[in-house]
Parts: sequence; C-alpha cells; structure tokens
Amino acid sequence: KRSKTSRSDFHQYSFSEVDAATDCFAPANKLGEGGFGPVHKGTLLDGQQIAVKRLSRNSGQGLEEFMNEITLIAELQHTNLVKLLGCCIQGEEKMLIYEYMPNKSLDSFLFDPVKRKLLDWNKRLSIIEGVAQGLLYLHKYSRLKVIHRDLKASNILLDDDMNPKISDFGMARIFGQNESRANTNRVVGTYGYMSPEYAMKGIFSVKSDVFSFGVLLLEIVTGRKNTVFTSSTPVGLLEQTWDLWSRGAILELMDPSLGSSCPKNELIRIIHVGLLCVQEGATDRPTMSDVISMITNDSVSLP
Ligand code: ACK
Repeated sequence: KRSKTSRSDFHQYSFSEVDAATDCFAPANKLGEGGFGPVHKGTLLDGQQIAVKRLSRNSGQGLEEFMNEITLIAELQHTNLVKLLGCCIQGEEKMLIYEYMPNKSLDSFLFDPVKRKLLDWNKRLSIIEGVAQGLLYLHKYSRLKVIHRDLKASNILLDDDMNPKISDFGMARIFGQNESRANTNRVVGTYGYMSPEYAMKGIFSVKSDVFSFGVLLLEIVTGRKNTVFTSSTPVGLLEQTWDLWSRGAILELMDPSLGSSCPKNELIRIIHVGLLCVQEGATDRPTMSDVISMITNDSVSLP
C-alpha cells in the first residue's frame, strides 16, 4: 500500500506487519518515552530493524504532534535527519515507523562519563557538522522550509557509524515562502536550549533554532550539560566561557589517550561559532549557512 505523500518509499503498514516478526510492544522492547508516547524496537518480516513511536494520548495535542510529524517528516529526506519509513493507522492504533538507530541518542553518550570517552574530538566535530547540515537542509534546502523548535541532545540520534540524525518533528513548523519569523502563545520546547525571544515573547524563527544549535554545539564540545546559557543569560565572553565550561572538559578532550588529538586553535574556533549562535539578539546570530562555512573553513580569523 502506498501513501499519498510525495515520497514514493513511504509505506502504510498494517498493525500485523509492525508486530509480526517480534513482539514489538513487549516491555523488553521499549526504547523509551517519546514526545507523544512510547518508542519500541521492532523488526519487520524482512528482518529490517525499526523504531516504532506509538501515539498513546489519542487526542488533542498528542494527535496534533503525530499528524505534524507525519506531514512534515514524510517529505524530508536528508542523511542527517532520521528517516520515517512509514506509518500505521488502524482503528485506534496510530504509529510512526522509523529506521532504527542502534546508538540511540547523543545525550546518552555525551552526558555519561564512561561513554563520553568514546567521543574523541574528530567524532565530536563530525557530529557538530552533521547536525549543522541537517538543520541547514531544514531551514534552506527542503521544499517546505522548516523550523525544528526543539533541537537538543536527546533529539539527536546516532547511527552505526555515529553519524547524527535529527529526530522528533512533533513541534516543528513549516515557514515555506513566508517570513521566517512567527509568534505563538504556546511556547513549546526545552528550557536551556530555548532562545530568549522565544522563551519570553513566543517569537520563533530559524534564528531560534540557531540558538539551540549553539547550546548543543557547546554541550558537544564540553561534554557537559548546559548550565551556562539560559534563556535570559546574555552571552559571556569567550574567556569566561573557557572558565565556566572548559576546565575539566577541555582537559579531558585534549587527553592524548582519547586517540585523536584536539588542536587548540580548532577548538577555540568551534567554541567561538557556538558563542556566536547563542547571542541574545536573534539578528546577530549567524545563519546555518554561515555556521557551516565557519566550522569547515579553518582560515576564518578570530576577532
Ligand atoms: O536516548 P534513547 O535511548 O533514544 O531514548 C529515546 C527514546 O527512544 C524516546 O525517544 C529512543 N529512540 C527514538 N527514536 C529512535 C530510533 N529511530 N532508533 C533508536 N532509538 C530511538 C531515543
């Protein structure tokens, strides 16, 4: 069965297909709790591993987020976005079927003192770049043009090779050809990653995603959960940030036993990009195109 979306490989699954090969919804197969319901690991009859997001609150906001995710992500295709394989809507059951990401989410790596050591500098850099590419695609190159609105470490999933994939589009908004700035009375998202204008005035734009990206970048570099940038804290100076975030984290990152060296200049350059992204004024923040040229071009000079 084919769905009506424009993507030809988007399937509508029957409940029995989803639950066929394994007892997907057995408690042992539960991966965690997602935005609108539990996420389970499953296997299709052809052996393909999947993650199944099941709508548990079958009304109101849960349903809205579910439909939002279908209409949006079914259209989106990029190597740094988690792939929605299809959906299952049968009677009361509503599910989204994704490719399975064996390494789970970035926060489960980054904020675990043991697993964090597996992320050397080169891996962290490639994760930062991958997330930036995914976000650039959403903002600029996708047909719909999308603001994610809830970018954070727990919404970045890692594949076999530790490539990052942005997930959870339940709160995303299409801005299309319209002005890329909007206002809402219902602020959704996660404190600590939310830009000041969004948290306080409900104004969201691609630049509010850029703020969240900046926080995420700094978390990836330091391997520590953000306690520095809150929605009302103006940006600290680079030196201050070195003090607040770095110390232990940077020493750990530069530890040669981690396998890859971390050139100090490169580290400073990347941190600088993160700090530009978390500036208080939305218009002062770079676009994702700017971010990518800054993180990939080591000839950019520092102020
Ligand atoms: O950090 P995690 O183990 O990774 O916990 C969350 C949980 O489900 C709720 O979102 C995990 N999860 C979500 N989507 C997938 C997926 N496509 N593959 C593997 N794990 C997933 C996520």
